[in-house]
Amino acid sequence: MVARDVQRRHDKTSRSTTRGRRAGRSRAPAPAPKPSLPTYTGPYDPLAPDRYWGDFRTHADAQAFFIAAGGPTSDRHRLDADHDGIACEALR
Ligand SMILES: [Ca+2]
Repeated sequence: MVARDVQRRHDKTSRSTTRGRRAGRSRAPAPAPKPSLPTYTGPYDPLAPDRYWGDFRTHADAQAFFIAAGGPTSDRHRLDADHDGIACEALR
């Protein structure tokens, strides 16, 4: 009877210790956040009629709009005349 109680206590202790170790081991480090492209939230619709660099207050706004409108592969607003992927250099 006493030996059985000792054995139960031992089993209980071992299980909880194992569980604690497993829980600690199963936690993978959080993945690093991926860098995101600037999101355009300005007043113009990137898919609407033509815009030019003077329509934007900052280079960041112009660049985000440029990306939202398709970026360097389409450049539908002709904001990147030298095709280097950077829109409206005049605003920098
Ligand atoms: Ca450019």
